[in-house]
Amino acid sequence: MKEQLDALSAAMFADLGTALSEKGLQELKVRYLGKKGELTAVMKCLGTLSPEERPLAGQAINAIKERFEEEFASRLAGVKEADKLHRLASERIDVTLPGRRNSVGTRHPVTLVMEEVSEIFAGLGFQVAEGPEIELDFYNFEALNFPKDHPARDMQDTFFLEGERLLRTHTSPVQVRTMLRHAPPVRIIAPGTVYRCDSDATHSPMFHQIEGLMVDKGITFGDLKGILTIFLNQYFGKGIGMRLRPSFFPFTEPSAEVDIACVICKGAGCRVCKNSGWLEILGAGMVDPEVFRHVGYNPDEVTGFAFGMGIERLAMLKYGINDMRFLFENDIRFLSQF
Ligand code: 2NL
Repeated sequence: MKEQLDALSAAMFADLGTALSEKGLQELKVRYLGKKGELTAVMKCLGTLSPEERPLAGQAINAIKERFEEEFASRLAGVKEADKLHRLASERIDVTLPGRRNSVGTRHPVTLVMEEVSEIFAGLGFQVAEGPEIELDFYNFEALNFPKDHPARDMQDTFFLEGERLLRTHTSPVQVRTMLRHAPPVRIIAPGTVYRCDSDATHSPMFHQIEGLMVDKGITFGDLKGILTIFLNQYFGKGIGMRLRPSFFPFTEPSAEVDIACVICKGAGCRVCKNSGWLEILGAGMVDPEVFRHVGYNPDEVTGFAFGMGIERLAMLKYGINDMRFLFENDIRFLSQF
């Protein structure tokens, strides 16, 4: 039995010395000291020894067992420490590396122009008014003095919805609603999205407008010209050339179209202005008395002017965009330039 124990103990401590992982160590413990372990098996044979031999053998086995437990504990601690160091090394992060940048969004050029124009008119005492994009015939056409057979009321030009509803074709209904709710004086601008049944290289079925309205006792065409002159000089820069041409709208009388000197060629003539030296930029006029009657204002007491312009056109001229489709494609390479 002595030789058997010596051989077993030599194997046990040799194995302990080579086990490299916690798992390997635990397996060794089971293999030697477990219920069916090799040292346990020797212990079970003690009964076959003589009463004289038994205590000596028992002590020898216990001594091996104790030494094994001690060495096992110290090896386990060593392996755990090595594991920890390895993990710390592999999980190390360099906190001095630059972080991932958050990309910051930009406002759409149409929004930028809408805000800039609103701010200029706010400086002239105009308040911003808003209204629904789904409208009724009365607010969009009837109150604005459109004859029943006007081509703008045609299926070809207006998106009609179920019932009496339609998508507003201009922001004028906002001003009609404002006049119905508020007595004069009124000084508002109405920026917003409008819709027309029109889609080709130069027309989008959805676009943006800003309209203005000023009503009070004694408002004249001179006031209209003065306000528009101040606006155009602020938006396009001091000294921009400007001219008014007679025109016609159902809701204004007299009516005018307003041109600015071409921002590209300064009036010399180029492709953008079709060699005329002028760019049409807005429509305007004195509010037709018929519109005042529809909203309950007395045309013998008050007068007013109104005007309207397309935001996309203002944006294209300001930022030198040569194709309106850039404004609707939402290509991030285009949008991030603003
Ligand atoms: C254009 C022309 C215009 C108006 C809009 C208006 C509104 C009311 C009464 C009278 Cl409530 N007029 N708006 C007046 C003249 C012209 O727009 O070319 N827009 C792009």
